[in-house]
Amino acid sequence: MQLINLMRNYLFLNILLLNVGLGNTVFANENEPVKEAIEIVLTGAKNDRIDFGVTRLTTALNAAGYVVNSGKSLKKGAGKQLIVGLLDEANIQKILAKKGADKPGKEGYILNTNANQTVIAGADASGALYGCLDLAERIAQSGKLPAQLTVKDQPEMVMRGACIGIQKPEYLPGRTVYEYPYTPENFPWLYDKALWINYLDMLVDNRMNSLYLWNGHPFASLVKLKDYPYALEVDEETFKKNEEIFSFLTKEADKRGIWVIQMFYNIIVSKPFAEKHNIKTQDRKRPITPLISDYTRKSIAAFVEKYPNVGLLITLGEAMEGDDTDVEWFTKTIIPGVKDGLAALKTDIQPPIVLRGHDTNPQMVMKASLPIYKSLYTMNKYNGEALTTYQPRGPWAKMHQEMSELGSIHIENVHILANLEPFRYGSADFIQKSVQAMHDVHGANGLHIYPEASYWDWPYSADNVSPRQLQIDRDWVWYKAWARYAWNCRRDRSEEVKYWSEELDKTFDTQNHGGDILEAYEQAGEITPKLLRRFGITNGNRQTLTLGMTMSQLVNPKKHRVWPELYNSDGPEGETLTEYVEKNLKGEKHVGETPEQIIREVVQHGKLSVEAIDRAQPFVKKEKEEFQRIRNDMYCHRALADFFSEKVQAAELVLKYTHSKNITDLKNAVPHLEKSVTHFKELAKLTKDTYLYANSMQTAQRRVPVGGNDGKNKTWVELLPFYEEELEQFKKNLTLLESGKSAEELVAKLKPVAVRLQDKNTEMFTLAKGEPLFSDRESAITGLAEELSGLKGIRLNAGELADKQTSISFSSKTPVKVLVGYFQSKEKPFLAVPNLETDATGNDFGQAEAKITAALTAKGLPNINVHSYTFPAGNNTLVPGKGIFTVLGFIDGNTEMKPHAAAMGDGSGVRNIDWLFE
Ligand code: ADA
Repeated sequence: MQLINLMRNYLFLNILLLNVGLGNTVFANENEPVKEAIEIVLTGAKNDRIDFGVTRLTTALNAAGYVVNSGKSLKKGAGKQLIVGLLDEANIQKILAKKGADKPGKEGYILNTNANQTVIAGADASGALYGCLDLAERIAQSGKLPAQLTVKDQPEMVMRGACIGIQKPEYLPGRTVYEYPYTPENFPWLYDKALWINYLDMLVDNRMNSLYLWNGHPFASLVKLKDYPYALEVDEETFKKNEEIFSFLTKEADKRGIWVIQMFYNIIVSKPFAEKHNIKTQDRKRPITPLISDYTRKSIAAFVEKYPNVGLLITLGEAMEGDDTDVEWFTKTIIPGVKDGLAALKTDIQPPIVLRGHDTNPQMVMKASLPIYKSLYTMNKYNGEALTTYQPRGPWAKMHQEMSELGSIHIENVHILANLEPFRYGSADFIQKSVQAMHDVHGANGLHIYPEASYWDWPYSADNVSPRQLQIDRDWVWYKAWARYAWNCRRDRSEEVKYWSEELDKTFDTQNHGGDILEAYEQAGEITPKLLRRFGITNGNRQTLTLGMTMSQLVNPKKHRVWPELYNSDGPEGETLTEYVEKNLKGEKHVGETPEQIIREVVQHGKLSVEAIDRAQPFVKKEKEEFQRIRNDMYCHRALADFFSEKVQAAELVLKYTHSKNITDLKNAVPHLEKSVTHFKELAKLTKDTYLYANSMQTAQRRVPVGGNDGKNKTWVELLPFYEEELEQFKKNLTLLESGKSAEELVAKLKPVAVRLQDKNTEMFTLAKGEPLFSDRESAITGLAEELSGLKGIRLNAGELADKQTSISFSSKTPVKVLVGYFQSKEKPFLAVPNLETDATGNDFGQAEAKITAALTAKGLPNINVHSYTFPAGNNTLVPGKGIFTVLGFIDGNTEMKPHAAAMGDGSGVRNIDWLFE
């Protein structure tokens, strides 16, 4: 990788020389024999992209020993000439017409040789640039200018891009999710021009044409507003630096045919703006107000006016609620803001706006917006926030299809790879098939990829090396593979195996063992996708798969809130562990992928991956340290697969016991659980000194396998005690069961604490059977978990809850937990449980998971789960959202509530079996 950097620096120097006018003639490298003189003739008007391509070409020719001159006229029969231009130029057409070459599409090119002349003709400037790069690569590979060329090529996907998060693993003090001003303190790397050049060169080498920068509210770091001067959230010096770096970046990107796109979340306002107006920077529950609309519209207008070549990527979800609100905001604030900017520039050329499907109804928003703005694109997550399948289906695929059918270009977002991080990923096969599925199943024609791992920690990888390893160096296969198949996903597989084997061989100098490294990557590349899609709780970054899963999550996934798309869309048809065990017991036929099949397969993948990497090991001559890191990753994958295999077998026996009530089933689970701990120990050993963390999002938003509050529980060493404890508890509870003493966990009764409610008319009641939950309808409690009885709830008006946002203000002397009952129904008018998959603030009060499932039943109403909202002492307001919920009580804020099931109304009358592990 060092060599690549050296080459890049050399190229950078070359570009600089050309820019200052010293580069017209580049002389051959002294150490190489001068083979021949060659002239490059540019036929068209000056163009930065073409100049960039020619620089690359010149460097390659020069390295091969040619003396390169810039020629002025086309002279057939004289010395060798390279003619670079656009296909629609008369000169170029004249030369090519004779050969009857048909025209490639957007960003395409032709390379054609006739006698001494080789033509590089682009369908547009990017095409000419790509033609130059193609030829430069051929020269580098063969050491000379090919004698005969007839090439026509063009990209398949229209948009091919990558993103960088201008975000951090943790929140900044006093701020919340996504709020990161652009400053040198927050992001030293943002101002590192050499790093940008490396990155942009990597993108153009991979023929990527778009770069997305993700941030909550970038405007207050990049533009000043006449009407809201106080909104700026960086100091004057930083503001200048930001202007400078943004201009540099957009200019350098443009030269390489790359379009910079600024992403932002809605509705977020800057901190000083929020403080001045005494509002929150973001608040999902607040309505659109004229003030925040005007501020945002002016921010966007100023941005468009200042950076007309920068596109915008819009997230309507997260800090905004309701499809109608999204439509209103997009059509009445964002689009008018862009139009204001264009009016100030006196242009009607509309810059493209990309609309994300995340947490909104993009079909509805697009229908309302297309009549008023033409240049719209759409984007949606490919497999959620993970990579799980190349066989997408179900409702998620349907959403993609509908977005593709809108007639605009639809872009696939390979979002945070929550199941892959932090290990390296290099399965060219999986990636190629995924891109095929994007076209064939989703109907998409664009790609946007996240970093392979460590998104929140850009530019570094999670590897524990000093100095820190850069993601672009480490994950070169990731970028290259996605880009290669975005260009053309129909490449022949056997040729691809050859291609990647050679690439890996070149990188590690393995005497033709590159194929073994590829094999290792492709075997390992199946493990985490298969595990997540068959056993996971969610494809969101709420879960870090490589940290394992608890027994409770395997035997009682519902309690941890399974994200439905993971099972109905993001994998081939198959069975969950619970379904599988039930079918076995009933003697029913299995359908699709089964848990038993998956654990067998992943164990085999792990074994084959390690065997393959070990085959290559003795031959590695280059990049030895990096090779060892890859090798270690393969061992980690194997340990992870073995851990899951044993744990799933233990879980299967425990689930079997719930039906058989035969204690032998539980006893048989013990050795499996013991072995799973042993494999996890191995994983902890393999990662202890090699990785800084497993997941880069180190906040309380991470819930599975255990909460990531305060940056904790992010390494395997930290997780091991949880799994050891789980085993101990299981053994202890098993002894208890065997002695016939208790089959159930004792749950302590919750004690009410006093709070003062602001609204004096609020009606309180003591939780007991027969008490109605609501004041306006029949809703008598019919079943109540023991631990809840005696608490003081609030009797609300269900009709009002359904119609409008309800807030309950109260004060208390000590911290309190408010117990909120959520009805188990996805239908309106019931309030939906906060989803971290679509609302990153969904755990701000610790309310994400149910603390007691099936806690209460009431006449004529769905079953109730209890969640808790924790508040500090003092004045507070509870705003769960619009929809029916119930407040079941106030308890001491320091009470530890172990999540558990009360099994009210589910017919079984027993607590879920996962009590055995707690
Ligand atoms: C979820 C996720 C966030 C972010 C977001 C998005 O809320 O937890 O980290 O990725 O989705 O923008 O898609």
